[in-house]
Amino acid sequence: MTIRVGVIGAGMIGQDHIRRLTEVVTGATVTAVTDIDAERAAEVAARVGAVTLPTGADLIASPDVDAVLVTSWGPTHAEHVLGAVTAGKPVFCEKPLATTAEDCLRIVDAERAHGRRLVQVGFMRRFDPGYRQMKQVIASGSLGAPLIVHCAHRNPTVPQSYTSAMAAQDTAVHEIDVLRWLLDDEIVSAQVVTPRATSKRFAHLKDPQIMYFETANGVRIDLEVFVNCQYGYDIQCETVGEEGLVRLPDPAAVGVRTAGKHGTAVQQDWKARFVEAFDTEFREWVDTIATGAEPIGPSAWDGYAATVITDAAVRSLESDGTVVTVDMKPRPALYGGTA
Ligand code: NAD
Ligand code: ISE
Repeated sequence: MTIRVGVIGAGMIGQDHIRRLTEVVTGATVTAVTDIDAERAAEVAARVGAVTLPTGADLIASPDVDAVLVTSWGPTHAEHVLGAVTAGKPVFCEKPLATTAEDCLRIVDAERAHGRRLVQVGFMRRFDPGYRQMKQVIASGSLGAPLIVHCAHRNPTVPQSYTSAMAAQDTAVHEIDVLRWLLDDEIVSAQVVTPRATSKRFAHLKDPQIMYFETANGVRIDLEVFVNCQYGYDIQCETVGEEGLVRLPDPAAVGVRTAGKHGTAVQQDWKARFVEAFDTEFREWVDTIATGAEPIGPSAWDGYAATVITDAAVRSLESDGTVVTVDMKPRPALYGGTA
């Protein structure tokens, strides 16, 4: 069965996912595109022989759309995801699921009322081969219990529109999701402190930031978010256990020796760094929903948890580094909890 996907938001990542669904993944075709920029929607739709529809609501209602991909701006996600859940259609939503915890809970409640999972959130790191290997090692117990995680998330530069709160909401949110999954544990508090700021930033921005998280099992996580590091896109993660440690591998790259130096290139953006993760994420999503099964990737609950934790981090940043307790609702049975 070929899954007919409708795409809401034909911007940068929307276009990349349309290419992926069309050229990389088998079993899917893009049949409809909508964007508030109608010209852009028409241009992108024409590339893949899809129709353009005026609004997200029209696209969700279309009989030629089996599943919905939401790649519009974050504040519009909740409306489209709720629309798809109400229509009973599987929906893949790029992060964030919604920009407020209240909207995430509305989606969770709608999905619970529907009775089965329809939503998958685009936290692609869970599909990265390096993180998957790390998870296997931790789950095998060979390191003993995990105790500490050291992470860094570095971008070469960010545009002027990037705000200090986005360090948590837009950037650290990936570590927040992947570490909950990696450790199979919940984050219970957040603290954000700011070292000396880099001169290579827009004046309004606090960069770098150091974030500390504690989990329910007492694991301590430190995360450097540095979004104007200049030299490249660099993701580091090391988990220290009672009997050893496991470290995320750097992407494979040839070693070059020349002019008296030996080096390997550092990647420059998240698109290239996580290309394999994005491809696997969509392959598995399409394969799963094609069988009529519930999606197995990050759930609406994971989207809610990530938003509650990033809110706590932003509150800490805005209160000069106070430790903020994460106030999360009990996990419903649909997502493996008891509520
Ligand atoms: P973008 O601005 O390039 O594209 C967004 C598009 O959505 C624009 O074309 C805009 O006109 C359209 N749009 C906005 N509101 C709409 C609406 N109500 N209906 C239809 N179209 C609408 O942004 P982007 O960089 O592609 O990011 C899109 C989403 O993807 C964001 O939520 C972002 O956080 C997420 N993202 C995820 C990753 C990742 O690593 N997983 C990376 C980048 C972006
Ligand atoms: C961007 O939105 C992403 O999601 C990238 O994965 C992340 O590295 C970057 O910091 C964000 O701005």
